[in-house]
Amino acid sequence: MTATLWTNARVVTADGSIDRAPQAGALDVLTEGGRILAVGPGLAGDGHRIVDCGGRLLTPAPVDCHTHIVFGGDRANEFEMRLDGVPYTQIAQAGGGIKASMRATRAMSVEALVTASLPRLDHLLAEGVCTVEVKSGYGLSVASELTMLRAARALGHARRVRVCTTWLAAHALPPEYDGRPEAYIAEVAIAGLEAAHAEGLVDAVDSFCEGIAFTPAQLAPLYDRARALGLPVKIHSEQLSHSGGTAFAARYGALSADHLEHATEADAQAMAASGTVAVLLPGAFYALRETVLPPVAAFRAAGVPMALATDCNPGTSPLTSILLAMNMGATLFRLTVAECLLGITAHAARALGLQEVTGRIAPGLAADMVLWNAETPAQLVARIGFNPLHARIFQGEVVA
Ligand code: DI6
Ligand code: FE
Repeated sequence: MTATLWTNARVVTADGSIDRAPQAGALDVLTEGGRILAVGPGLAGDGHRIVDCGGRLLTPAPVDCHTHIVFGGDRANEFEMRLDGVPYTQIAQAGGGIKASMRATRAMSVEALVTASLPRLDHLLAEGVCTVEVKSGYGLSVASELTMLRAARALGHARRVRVCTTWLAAHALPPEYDGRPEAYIAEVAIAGLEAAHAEGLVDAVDSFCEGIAFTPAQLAPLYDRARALGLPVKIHSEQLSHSGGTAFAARYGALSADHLEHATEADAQAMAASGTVAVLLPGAFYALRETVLPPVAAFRAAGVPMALATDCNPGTSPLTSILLAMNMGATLFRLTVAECLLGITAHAARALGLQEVTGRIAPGLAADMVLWNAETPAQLVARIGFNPLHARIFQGEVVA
């Protein structure tokens, strides 16, 4: 096997502090067989294939660690309703929101869901994403939740990308379980999890802990079962109100707690103690015109790693740009450029439990990298709606 030397790049490893102005050629990257062999100055050796990166910025490939890209239908009508002043919670309570997507998704086969989702995936890949998390959560029946995750796995075969699947049956209560959340958790969320896990469809378990969704007490049996199955957990928590999901999930050693606008300092400390990543989702904050900011200073002070993701979904974050997620993280949440870049690379990988697989340019990791027509990290974060991608490198191969 021939090793490849990526030379004359401005390398940002995301394996420590992030240089504001990386120097061209200061570091080389040597890859072989889809992996990074070495990073350092002067790695040129006999027999290497040499790629001159032309002084471009080379970063770890973005990891979109929170998406709902598999779904049926469209909810632009709800966007118009919100413009007319109807709040999201009211739309959701009137049978719109997640339930509207449920009706459309239940009507679709694996193949139809793949066809509907590929354009969204392709938008992410066009900005260099090499790893994408995909949640279920619009089927809300055992059969339809399984169909969603089969579609998610199929996306990983249709494109050169790593797909991580997340079981999110506890996303909303479908009408047939009205008033019976405990029965839904037992008969759909838990029974379906066992079936999905047996089929190899589940990399992690998630839930929506919110006034309009589930309480920690209702979710506890699901998280107990996930633990018994050896599956890592995550949570959507403190998005619209403080519901206690973050501290609850931290007790299960959650990989991540996501949204967190209403999280407290105590939540940040609980996350620090459990090693839980804070996944910030500025697309949802923006689309819902939220005004309460996530407690970024508390996360910094407690040493909680922060990730950024698109939360791509048909309602509250119809965002298919990881670069715009970074720009919004900076503009709306006042993250630094370094925090934004770590947020879509090293910390995003950690939010998926993949820190030893991808998200950094370091020996032993997958050679998932992006060459950008840019010289500094700030140039990736500052622009809005511009795509400076030069080459997406998945497992050592230029794939776009
Ligand atoms: N939080 C969100 O922002 C989305 N899901 C969630 O748990 C909303 C999903 C939707 O409205 O379709
Ligand atoms: Fe979400």
